[in-house]
Amino acid sequence: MTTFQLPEKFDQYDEKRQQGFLKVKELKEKGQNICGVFCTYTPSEIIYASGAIPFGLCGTSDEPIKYAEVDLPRNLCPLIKSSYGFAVSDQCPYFYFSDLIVGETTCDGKKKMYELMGKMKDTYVISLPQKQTSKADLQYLIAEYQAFREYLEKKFRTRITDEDLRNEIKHANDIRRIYKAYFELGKLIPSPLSGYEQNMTTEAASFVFNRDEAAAMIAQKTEELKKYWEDELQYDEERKKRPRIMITGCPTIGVRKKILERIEANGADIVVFESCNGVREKMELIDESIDPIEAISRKYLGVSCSVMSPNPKREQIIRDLAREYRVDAVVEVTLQACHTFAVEAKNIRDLVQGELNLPYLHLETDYSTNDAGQLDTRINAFLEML
Ligand code: BJ8
Repeated sequence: MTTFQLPEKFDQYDEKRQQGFLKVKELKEKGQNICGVFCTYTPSEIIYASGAIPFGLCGTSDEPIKYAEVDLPRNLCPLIKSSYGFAVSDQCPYFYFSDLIVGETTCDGKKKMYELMGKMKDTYVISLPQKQTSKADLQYLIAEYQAFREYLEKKFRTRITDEDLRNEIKHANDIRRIYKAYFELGKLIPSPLSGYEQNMTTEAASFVFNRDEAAAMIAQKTEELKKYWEDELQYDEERKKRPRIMITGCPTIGVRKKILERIEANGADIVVFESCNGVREKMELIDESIDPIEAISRKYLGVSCSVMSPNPKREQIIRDLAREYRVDAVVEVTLQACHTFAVEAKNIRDLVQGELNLPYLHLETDYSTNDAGQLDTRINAFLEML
């Protein structure tokens, strides 16, 4: 059995972090390959088909940013700085024990971060097309995902057959359905699913090694909340008066406390996320009847992130979600220095205030607590207006 070393600073870590390192170390010592991933465009089906497990490495804490700022500019997106800070300071067990880091050419900051990560770890970057509309875009992504498949075969000395990919597609679709049902609790009036809780639960599930166990946990929560709504909540007239909010924009795990919690504490319900934290990725399944690499490419080419230009599908999704979840207002969250989401916010504001005729609030923030009071005041004023 190969044994793995713990980081030099292991003794200085708190108990929770030490436990995390020991758990991943144990997994490695059982021979499990691990890929660290950062983005929804990373096709987890291909990684699972290689026998490896993908773990999300997006940094969500302010704590390691000081380590990142030694190498990176200060006016960079906090998600990038936090991710890099965890990596460079050996504080993240998943990065530390990853056999491979898988990046993709989304925003400029992340692309350049992968170059630096490549000096610490084996790193593979999937190149994405810049738009999603033409046949050439699809062909481009098919070639990229095929190259990634071949890379994984060499890296992990395995063979990924079409049959393996088909099985993984089916498995991933089954899990998508479970998460979708959980997110769709937000359609109920009043919603039994707090946006803050939803964000916490899905984050916790992403760190459960066995994805079926994680999905079972989500399915059980869905059942419990559905029952709570049927037995009790549906009759609560006061709760029905709370405004129903859609969150759109950048990933929100790192700003959960100062934005999501404050929205709900100030009297509104977050019923849906139009972002990589919510139902969006679960809405479209992967076609199980066509060539598997083409099916995977078609699916991920449809992810409507602001790194695509133009990105009209995001507007259509916001229209649909606003109707299906009976939304009363939209709050857009952009992380500081995220240019693609910040610029696209103009289109979203025009859509929400114009065509949808709904109130819109745009909050730009980072992972620090410096602006927490100011954000709370703005959130409060916005909700009072509703
Ligand atoms: S598919 S949202 S996970 S890129 S917030 S690091 S874009 S500067 S996280 Fe994302 Fe994939 Fe898109 Fe989803 Fe850059 Fe913006 Fe920071 Fe971002």
